[in-house]
Amino acid sequence: MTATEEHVSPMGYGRMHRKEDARFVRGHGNYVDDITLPGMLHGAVLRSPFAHARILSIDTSAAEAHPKVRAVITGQTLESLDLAWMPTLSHDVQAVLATDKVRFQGQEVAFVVAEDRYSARDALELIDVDYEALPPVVDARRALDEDAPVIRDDVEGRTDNHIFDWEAGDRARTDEVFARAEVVVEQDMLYPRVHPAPMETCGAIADMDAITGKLTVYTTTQAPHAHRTIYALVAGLPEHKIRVVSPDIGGGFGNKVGIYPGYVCAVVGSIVTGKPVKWMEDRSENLMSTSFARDYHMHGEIASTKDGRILGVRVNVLADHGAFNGTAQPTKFPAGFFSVFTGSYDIEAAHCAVTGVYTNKAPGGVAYACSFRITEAVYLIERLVDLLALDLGLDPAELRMRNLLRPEQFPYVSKTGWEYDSGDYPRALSKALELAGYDELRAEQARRREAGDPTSMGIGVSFFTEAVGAGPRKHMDILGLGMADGAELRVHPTGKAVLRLSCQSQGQGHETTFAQIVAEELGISPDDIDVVHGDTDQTPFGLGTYGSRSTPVSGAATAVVARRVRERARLVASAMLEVSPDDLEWEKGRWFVKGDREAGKSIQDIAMAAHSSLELPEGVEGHLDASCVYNPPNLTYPFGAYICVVDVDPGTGQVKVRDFVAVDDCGVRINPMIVEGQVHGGLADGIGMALMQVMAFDPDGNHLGGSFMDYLVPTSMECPSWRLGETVTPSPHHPIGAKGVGESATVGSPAAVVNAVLDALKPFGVRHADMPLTPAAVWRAIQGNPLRPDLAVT
Ligand code: MCN
Ligand code: CUM
Repeated sequence: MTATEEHVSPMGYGRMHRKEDARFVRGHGNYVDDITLPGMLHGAVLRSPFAHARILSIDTSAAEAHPKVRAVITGQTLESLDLAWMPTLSHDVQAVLATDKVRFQGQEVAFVVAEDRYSARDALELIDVDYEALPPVVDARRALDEDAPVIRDDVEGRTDNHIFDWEAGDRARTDEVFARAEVVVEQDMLYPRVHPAPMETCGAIADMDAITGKLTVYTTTQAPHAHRTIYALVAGLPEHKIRVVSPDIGGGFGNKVGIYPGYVCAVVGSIVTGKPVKWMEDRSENLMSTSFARDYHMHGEIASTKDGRILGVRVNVLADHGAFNGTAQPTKFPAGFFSVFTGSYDIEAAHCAVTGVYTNKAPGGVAYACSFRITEAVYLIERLVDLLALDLGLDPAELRMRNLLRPEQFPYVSKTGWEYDSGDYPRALSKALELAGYDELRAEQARRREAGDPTSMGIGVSFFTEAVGAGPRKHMDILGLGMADGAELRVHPTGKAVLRLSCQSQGQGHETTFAQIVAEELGISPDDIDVVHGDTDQTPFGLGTYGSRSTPVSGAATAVVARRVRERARLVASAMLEVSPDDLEWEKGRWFVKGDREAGKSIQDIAMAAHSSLELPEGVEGHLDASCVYNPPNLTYPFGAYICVVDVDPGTGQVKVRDFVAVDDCGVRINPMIVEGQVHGGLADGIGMALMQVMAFDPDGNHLGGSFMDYLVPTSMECPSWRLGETVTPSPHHPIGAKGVGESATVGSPAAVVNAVLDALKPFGVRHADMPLTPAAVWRAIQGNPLRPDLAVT
């Protein structure tokens, strides 16, 4: 494909440069912080220096006396408005501004509104808070100790830090399978706390119009309609008096699903001052106080026969949810999608038990390009399979091949109740092995080990099954809201169109790919289709973009609505051609009379006629507009096979990722170039998590990853030149056979990298080491003295 070819928009699916890039690459994106409203004031948040402390008093008088300060809001102000606490998306409540206690370092304590950003920041220093420090719970494994301080004593009668116990699968049957298994392998694994760290931090501008009583919130959100409903519930305003606008979003990765206290403070600030109030957090605030991900302490066991037939998997998890439970959890299960941990294998029995606890850390626990805990689930099973291969003396790729689900088993109901829609797993794995040159790699490894090469080579394999496209009502909701998404399509008289969607792009290229879906269905060029999203006043209701659900849900809605338009066009064409609608046949872009290809009308001609004075048959409406609400019957299950090759220097612990092969199957690809971009990004994320990222805390609960000096995100220097392959197994229940892909690579790649590093460490007798495999962690593992990555203790 040449550059020029890519500039010609395909009339449907295919490679095409992103329409939005015209503004992004020229620096003309319009982000929340680019918006300035007349008379706008600026807010700043005062945050807790302690992980756990009682608030004895807050003196705001000096701040209020600052000449440029317009308002100082504390928890007390909010209490008087009944706004001190807000619901989280995981059936908990979270303090908007702390009243009684602070429960994590960086928690919101007060909000200053001033005439400019600098004065607001300056005035924070004038607020005098008297704290009484309390002992914090930092290590999740100590959270349920008898003598652990109770973090959530705001809840009456609460005497411990226990949030939930949840299980899935059949415990008795799994125990029985384990009892008769010839081989059992077990391992403790930590998926450490990581953070999505989008390039644009979070923020909002709240504009309460005192005359009309209408609140407009411009905000960094992946889910504008969900935010509107939550504002309605929190503030008691009717939804038609709230407009949420999500302009260009500089990355989300799950970080922008939930509602943060700063947003609510901006709203209150605007109500109190009668002016628009902008609040934008800085990088440290984003890293310290917004929704993190993982923090899963897993104990996994895998049972098999001597010849490598996997029989069962058993898992116990301790889940650290921080001080308030979760900001993003579109599922009815407290452990999200974790119960898909049986992965891609044909397993007889499985069981998991998850216990959630509070600790004195930032709340969240779920989202980071993760499909809500599938990242943890895939990592767990893919590490266990590798450990099993190690103990059985089998090649890890061969062991996987023996146990993968076979194509004829689909649709497949997993042992924990998930119905996988379609797949051809052996084909994807074979393709990855071939692309990587797996046999030659193993031969090279053997040769180098034989020759005593001081650099240790490792090859890591992982296979993943994702479950995306929330989703079916039995599994999912947000605050009781179902997961259907709307689409509206308007075709103008000249045949140009506008598509209105409830999902919200944060860089995934929706303006392009959703136009391509309409183009494929109607034969209107994608260049002639505008995609409107991110404004609740202009778009139909729907729960937004996360869990790679836009293509599975809104993509389906788009195809359905375009087909409705096509059927309306058929009736108009039949009037134009004076034939029965049944005598018309469709080819992309036009209806023509069966048997007479010359007698036809293009969609553009039909659109004009539909708006004209043409006499239409009884019952046929004019215009071609249509709308649709799509209620997905199931999730879609993309999958893939990843192979990572590393060279490890055992003297320094340095890991170099030498090669990475990723074969992804996301069903029908709308825009393969965008899909590849999504995969590239996710693979980089995987390297980040596997090799460098962790949010660690010291024993006092001090956050040790509050800047990009400490919390490392990978750059192109750490990434190899990715090599991608694909297979296409359409989803049988999706109107265009597409599955989501946005999180696939983040979900699938960490295990491949970690498996590769541990393969390289095999000669040193290292079985397992927890992420991130920094040089220090690798070196320490070789010394037999592993690091605890989550705590700053050695
Ligand atoms: N696509 C396609 N063909 C398919 C599947 C997807 O062409 N078979 C295209 C889609 O049309 C869309 C993109 O690939 O343009 C991603 O689609 P999808 O998998 O449906 O995911 P979403 O659009 O719902 O995006 C959400 C997903 C999530 S949950 C996270 S987290 C993440 C991710 O997307 N955050 C991102 N990718 C990201 N990419 C960017 N640049 N920024 C983020 O914040
Ligand atoms: Cu799990 S991060 Mo994405 O679903 O927004």
